[in-house]
This record gives sequence, C-alpha cells and structure tokens, in this order.
Amino acid sequence: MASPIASITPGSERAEIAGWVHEVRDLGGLTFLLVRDRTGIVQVTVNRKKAPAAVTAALASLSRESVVRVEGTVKAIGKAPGGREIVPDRFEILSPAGSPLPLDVVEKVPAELDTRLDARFLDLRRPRVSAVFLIRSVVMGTVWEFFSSRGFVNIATPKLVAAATEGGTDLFPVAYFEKEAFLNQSPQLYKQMMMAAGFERVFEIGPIFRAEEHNTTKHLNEATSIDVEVSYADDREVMELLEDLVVSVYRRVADTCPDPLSWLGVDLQVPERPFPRLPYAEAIEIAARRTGEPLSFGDDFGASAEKALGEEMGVHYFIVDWPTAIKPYYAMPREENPELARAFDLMHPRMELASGSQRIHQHDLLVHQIRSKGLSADSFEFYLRPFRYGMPPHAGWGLGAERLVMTMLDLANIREAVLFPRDRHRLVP
Ligand code: AMO
Repeated sequence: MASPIASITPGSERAEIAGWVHEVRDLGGLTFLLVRDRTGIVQVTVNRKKAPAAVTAALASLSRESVVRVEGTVKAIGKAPGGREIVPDRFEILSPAGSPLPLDVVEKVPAELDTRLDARFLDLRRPRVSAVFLIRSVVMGTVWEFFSSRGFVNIATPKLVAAATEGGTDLFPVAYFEKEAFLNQSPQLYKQMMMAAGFERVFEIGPIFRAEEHNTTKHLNEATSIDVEVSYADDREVMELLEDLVVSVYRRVADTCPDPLSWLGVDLQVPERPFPRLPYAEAIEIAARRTGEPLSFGDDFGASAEKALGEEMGVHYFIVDWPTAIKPYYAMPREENPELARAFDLMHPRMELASGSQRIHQHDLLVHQIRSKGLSADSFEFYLRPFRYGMPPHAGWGLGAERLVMTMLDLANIREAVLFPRDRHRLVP
C-alpha cells in the first residue's frame, strides 16, 4: 500500500507512494516530477536511458494532476523538497487528467473566486485552500467537545418547518405535498421547546437557510449555525459561555494546527477574556460619530457602522442592552426598563459573529411580544403550547460557524469558509 509522502525520509530505502502529478520538467535525458498527496510533495527522478521501458512509456503521456502510483528506491538529495527523491522502477498512471486544467493547482496564475468555486475539487487540492477546511474540522470538533464536557446534549431539529422564526422576509418556500413549508432559518423555536422538555442544556450544529437577496462577502443562503440553549441561565451567563467557547476554539487551533495556519500565512492571536461589553446606546453614538451618519436609538448597524465600531474596539466585543423594538419577539425585555432587552450580539472587529438573549418564558408576555411585532400568534401555536405547561427560564445564542472561521483566518469572503457555497447565483456544484 502507498505510504504518506511526508513519511518518506532521506534515510528511507524504498518507497511506494500515490498522488497527483504536481509538476513535470524535462531536462536533457532526465525527467523530474513532483508528486503530491495530502501530506506533502516528493521529487521523482527518471533517467530515460536507464529507466525500465514501462516507466518511460508512462511518462510519454503524462499530464499534470494525473493520479499516479510510484515505487522505487529513495535517494538523499539536498536540492529536492524534503531532501530526498524517488528513482522509480514502477510507475503507473491510475487516472489521467485532461488538459488544459480548468484551474491551475500550482497557483502560478491567481484565479478569481468564481473560477475557483466552479472547479472546487481542483481548488481544494491546494494546501492553502484545504487548510481552511482542516482548521474548520478542528473548530467543529472543539465545539462538540466543549459542550459534551459541560454536560450539554446534542440535538437535531427539523429543517423543514411550517413557520418563520427570525422574521418572514428571508424564507425559502418548499413544495411539501399539499402544505406550505419552508427551510428553517434557525432552530430557535425547537431549542426553546427542548427547555420545556427538561433537557436543560442543548446544542445543535446544523444548517440554517436565509433567502438573503444580496450578494455580500459575509452572507450565505445556506450557513451553519452553532446553537445553544440553557435553562435557568440569564443573558450574562450565556455570554460568558460564548466567550469561553470562542477562546477555547482559538486556543485549540493555535495549538494543533501550526501547518495549516502557516500555509495560510496566519499568525493566530488567541483573544483575551473577558470581551468588552459595549452598551447599544454607546455603540450608536460611536458609530454616528465615526461615520457621520444620522444614527439614533432604535437604528440597526449597517455595514459602515459595523466597520466603524470594529475600528474603535479592535478586539472581539459584545453589544449589550439592545432596544427591545429591534430584537426578535422572544428576547426578554428588562424588568426595570422594558425598552431595553436582555439581548446581545458578539462582534468581531469585522462583523457580527453571534446573537443571543435571555428568552421570554412567560406565555402571555410572549404572545404580547409576537403581536407587537405584527405577527399572528396562531401560527406559533405549536411553539406557544409548551409555555403553558411549565417552561423554565432560559437563555441561548446562535453563532455562525462560517463567520467564526472566516474572521479567525482573515478570509476576505465567507464563501472561502464553505466547501460548496450557496448564494444568490450559485446552486452548482
Ligand atoms: P441571527 O439571525 O443573528 O440569530 O443568526 C445568528 C448568527 O448566524 C450567522 N448567520 C449567517 N451567517 C452567514 N450567512 C447568513 N445569511 C447568516 N445569517 C445568520 C451570523 C449570526 O450572528 N435565533 C437567533 C439566535 C439566538 O438568539 O439563539 C438567530 O438566528 O453569524
């Protein structure tokens, strides 16, 4: 069986490897190949006069990115990658690659993101691109471990639903037999119902669907949300949980991913706890001052306001004490001042990463808030019902996995943090 290329050392005697032809160079009677697998690159050197006929015959029709298997003796050679080369006595083309290639894997010519996404399978052969997904896998593993070690139960809630949770405008309708159905925007209603079911601490990592019309560098139509709900917790406690998670994820990536980080050229700095808490009213003032926009209490932060705030803060921070009027109906108004909600957003200097709140657990207040947002309580009956039969007080949040990875790795576009992104114009591949 083929060995990982990284395991071949100058001291190895023989090697059998398999991978893609990264580069082919002919110099006089010598052919130098670079063969690449997911662990590294090795030089394969063929002296066409001395090599077995089958080897030279295979070379004649060799194109870049073909899959080959090579077996031969290993020689230490200073100039080659890793200080060694393989001189093959067996050389087999397992799968030829057509040419020209839709995308240059060696990246001599930088490609547009669209071209890269169209040929994503080739794009992902580049270490700098695959690095994002090696790190994303570590991020998700750390999230899972973080919650499991704290006694959280992992849940899976339906993605085909009958009602909007976050507002009705950005829903994808689905043909569902004779009924009207939608792709779920958030597990919000279901994770709250799990509090009535007595699970106390739940988390879900799953897709959310938003019919955002606009193509931006930080919005997807299908994103991954890390969702949490905790009984008997208030807004402050779940904010601490959130900053704890973010710091744990950064620390794990910094400790365990030196190679992928170096391929990306990222010098990862672990953020310091606690993250500053910035009251909404102050945030609006800062944004108004820095942008010159006429922002006032009750406005949301647009892209330029978000950018200005990030420049002022320079680190991860929370915006707290939001106006109840611009937060969802399920956010708990403050007792002493119901104009403000126990709601928060976690911000990276570049953008919002998460939002959450302490939730309303009183049935009548919830109905009141649903109505005050101009929504019909009837369509929420399945959600309201548990609130009539013993609902613990609870709080939670939703964190965008792609935004977490994007900001951590300083990626320019959120699409780079998704294998096969879905946006307004992209449904294939
Ligand atoms: P919200 O709508 O703010 O809150 O979403 C939570 C987080 O999910 C990510 N996100 C997105 N990422 C990429 N593209 C999108 N179109 C997109 N939409 C959302 C963001 C965002 O901060 N139910 C609440 C959460 C809660 O209160 O528990 C909710 O969905 O990072």
